[in-house]
This record gives sequence, C-alpha cells and structure tokens, in this order.
Amino acid sequence: MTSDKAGIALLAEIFVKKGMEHIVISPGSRNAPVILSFAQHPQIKALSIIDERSAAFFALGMAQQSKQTVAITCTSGSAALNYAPAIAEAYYQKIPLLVLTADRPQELIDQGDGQTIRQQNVYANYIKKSFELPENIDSEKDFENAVQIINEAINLTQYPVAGPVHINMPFTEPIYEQVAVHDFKPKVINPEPLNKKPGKEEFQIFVKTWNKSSKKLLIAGMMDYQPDLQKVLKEITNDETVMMLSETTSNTNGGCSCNCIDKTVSTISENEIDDFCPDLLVTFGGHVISKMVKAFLRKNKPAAHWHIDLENYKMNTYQCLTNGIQMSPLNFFEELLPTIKKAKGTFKEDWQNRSIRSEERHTIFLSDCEYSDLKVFETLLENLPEESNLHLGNSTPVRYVQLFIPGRKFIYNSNRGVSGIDGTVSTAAGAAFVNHKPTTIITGDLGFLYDSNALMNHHLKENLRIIIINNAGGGIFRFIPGPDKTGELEEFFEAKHTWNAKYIAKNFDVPYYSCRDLDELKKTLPLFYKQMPNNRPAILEVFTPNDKNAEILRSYFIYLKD
Ligand SMILES: Cc1ncc(C[n+]2csc(CCOP(=O)(O)OP(=O)(O)O)c2C)c(N)n1
Ligand SMILES: [Mg+2]
Repeated sequence: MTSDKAGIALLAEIFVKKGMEHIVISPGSRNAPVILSFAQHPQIKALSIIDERSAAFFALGMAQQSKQTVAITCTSGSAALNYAPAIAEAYYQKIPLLVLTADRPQELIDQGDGQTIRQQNVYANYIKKSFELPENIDSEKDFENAVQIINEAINLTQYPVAGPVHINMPFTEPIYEQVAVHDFKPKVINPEPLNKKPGKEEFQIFVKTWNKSSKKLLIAGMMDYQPDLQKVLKEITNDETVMMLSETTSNTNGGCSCNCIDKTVSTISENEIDDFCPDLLVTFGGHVISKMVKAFLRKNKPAAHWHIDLENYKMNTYQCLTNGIQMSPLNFFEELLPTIKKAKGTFKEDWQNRSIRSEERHTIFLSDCEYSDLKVFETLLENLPEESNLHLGNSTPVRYVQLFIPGRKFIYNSNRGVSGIDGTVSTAAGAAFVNHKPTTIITGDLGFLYDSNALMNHHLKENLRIIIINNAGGGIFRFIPGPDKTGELEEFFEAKHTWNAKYIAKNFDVPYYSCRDLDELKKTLPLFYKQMPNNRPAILEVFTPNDKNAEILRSYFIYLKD
C-alpha cells in the first residue's frame, strides 16, 4: 500500500529508482503520507527516530559514510526547525540529505491553525535549493512537473557536489488514505556531469607560477580518504620546494606531509617567518581546524594563493586568494603533475625538520605529563581498535587529536562544517549504523549532555563506542585567551557543573564505564571495546581535572617552542 497522495508516492518511487534506500522518520501526523509511502515500500529501509535534531544528525552520519542520499521526514511547525542544525552542517560539510517537511496548505498558514509556521524555504541560508511538491497529480502536466521537481531535488543532493536539498509538502486532509498502487511510470532524469576545466592558456599560467615558485605550500582541508588523490599528491610533494600540511580530518596520511599543524606552526618565531612562509599557497578540501595556520598565513601573506574546489572555489580563508580554481583537486593535480618541474631548495626540509623537532619534544613532554586531558588523549589514541572510524567532538577533543600523528588506519570525521556541539554523538551513531567498523566518538561532557537524545534511539549498533571527556564544563574556555580574564569564566563560559552520564546511560540501557586516572583507563579500555551483552554500544566517561588541563596544554606549547 502507499499514500493516495500521488505526488508523494511518485517521490518514493523515484527515490528507489535512483538507488537511494534510507529514510529517517520522526513521528507526526502531518507527514502521514510520507510515512505511508516510504515505510511500506519494500525497497526502502525506514528508521524511526523521535527527536528531529538528533534524527537529522543521525541521517547526516549515515550519508557521510555511505555517500548515498539519506532522506529525513518530519511533521510541520517547530519539528522542521529542529532539523536546521544538521542541515547547516550538511551544507558546509557537503553531505547529501533530502529533507522532506510536511506542511499545512498555504491558505492555513498564519490563520491560527495548530503546528504551523512559514515553512517555504525555511532553511534559506544553508540549503542547496528548496522545492514545493504538489500533493496531487490531476493531469499529464502535473505529472511532468512533479517528475521534474523530484528528479532535480534528488540530483541536487549529489551534483555537482553533495549537500542538503529541501522539499516542503503541503498536505490537505484527509492524509491517511491509502491505495494499492498508482498508475504511473516514473521517469528518472540523470544530471549532466560537471566537468569544469580552466582553458589551456589559463592553465599554462598556473604551471608557470608553480615552476617559478621556490616555496610551495599545500594545505589539505577536511575530506574523505581518496586513494587516487593520495597517489598524485605523493608525486607532487616529492620535491624539495613543496610541503604539504594536513590534519587528521584531511584523511590524507600519505607520508608526505606534516600532519600536526599546530605543533609545528606554534614554534615558528618572528625571525624564521621567511623560511616557512610560502610564495605559493595551494589549498583544497573543506574547513581547516588549525586557527594557528590561518593566523600565520593571514599575517604573512604568500604572493599567490589558489583554492581548488568544484563549488566553493572562491573561499578566501587566508585572505590572500589570487585564483579560485573550479575543479576537483584530483583533476587539478593530475593535470598539473606532468607539466611541472621539480626544483631544489630547503623549504620542505625546513618544515620537516621543525616537525620532527616538535615531535621529539612532544614525546618528552608527554612522558612526564600529569594526568590531564592531554595525557588521556595520548592513551586513548594508542588503544583504539585498528581501522577505527573516529568521530571527534567539537571543542577540545578535535583539537587535542590534532596533536598526535594520525594513526593506525583511522578514518577521522568531525562536524567541522559549522562546529556545533549539538549533534556529534547522533552523527557518530548514524555513521556506526552504516559502516560496520568500530566507530568511536570522543566528545566533551557538554557536547554529550547537549546531544544525549542520541541515546533515545532504537538503532544504536554494537560497533558504537562513546567516550566522554568529562572536565566539568567547556574546558576550551579555560584555554583560549579572553574568558579567563573575566569574572564570568566559570558560570557563563565554562558553564561548570557536576553532572555525569551514568544515569542517562542507565535510562537507555547502554553499558557504562568510568575512569578517574590513567591506570584505570588503561585497564578499562580493553573491557570497553569487548562485545557488550545484547550487542549494545557502550559509554566510557573519563573524568579529568578542569583546573589543570588548560595549564598543562599551555605548558606543552611553551615547551614545544623552547
Ligand atoms: C550548538 C553550539 N552551542 C554553543 C557552542 C559554543 N561552544 C563551543 S565549545 C563549547 C563547550 C563545549 O564543552 P565540552 O563539550 O565539555 O568540551 P570541552 O571544551 O570541555 O572540550 C561551547 C559551548 C557551539 N559550538 N555549538
Ligand atoms: Mg568539557
């Protein structure tokens, strides 16, 4: 059976024909036609998740791992607004979500009807496009129109680059009527591939600039592991004048780069700037976590900066962009490679030597470091299972992990699109649902408590592990300069508390472990990663001293520089 609303039944058919299979449904009445057409469809896997904010982040985690468009649907009103944080994250992280919001008919908006808001284009600033889908199909013209809207919406979630797309659907009552089938043959329209390339002459200018630059710095932002790109980058960086900086979330551990940017950049003194500052900067991938490298390059601007991206090629992170190149990084570097000349110089060696020195100092500091967030991260990263999918909560977890060389075939993810603390556990839960690998989220305590509805979910998998670094509040605010100079640090920035996750875990039947020192942590980790009874996920809460963490991290950076 399917909804009698032909528009929505058609949407479910085309969704399947285009190879999509997952929808996350949050309960409601107005979205009944979507529930009836999708949940009953034999080729669609429908999951029920109650809290729309968490549901949307869960879908984001699924789509992030599978690369397939995942649909989400909710009822009208504030339910739709609760999707907003995950949609913004999907937009900036380029993750394909199809957002299906149910609505009242236009004439009932602002007329005192229950659960209504102005929903047309409600995600205006962070959505690739918004559509309104008519519920009924009364003519051939209506059919063509609906087919066009549905195909375009689904195509746009993937092409030319992925992202969220919204379809708002006003439904008139009755909304629970069903039919066995609709008599239509849905048509699939495939998108035109986008193959943008600069002209030959323009490319020659890039080649010339590259070949005459003696200090070329590549920075890889957040992206998926791409073996083909790694290969080309390895060739490109096999040159004394080319250095590449990357982060864990760049997933480009090609052995040819400095992967701990802050650890190296923080040691560069004023009189060394010339040695480390490039004359050509080439960036690609999404957001970069390191604030230090942004500050360094904004202050010491290279003569040329190229940013390579199919969509956001004009992104001027370092405030010195000279060329936005609308290509995929792989295509760009593949074209560049045969045309460039390798050169002699010390640029790469200077960066590498500094990176090695920082690594040595890092090891010495940690060998004698008190129990703290920093020391806990060292222990965790040494003990996570091989080939983990590692999710990093915003705030200090994602920053601490940047201080350790990316390891042991981890794939790193973090919601750095908009860096919210509001959905990281749900995202990891969604990722674990589709990827079947050990999936660990390391989150702060506030991040966990904020998103604790991630546990109000029937689809938590046995491969999910949640590690909470409980430093009694937002530890980041004790580290960054500013809040510590005010009288509001504890109450309003750190938001200090004495809460823990024990009873939240109990309530949702998730096995719970806790530790307060390193020995306990080392003993607990093997137990924590064992299979749990009833194939449940598990939570490990690690309590750390909030008064010492920031102080230790500051001493660490001073020691690196000394
Ligand atoms: C939705 C949202 N609200 C507020 C913030 C601002 N913010 C950034 S970090 C942070 C504190 C996070 O604390 P916790 O999760 O305990 O991490 P810690 O700083 O201790 O590592 C806050 C409130 C944010 N990033 N996202
Ligand atoms: Mg905290």
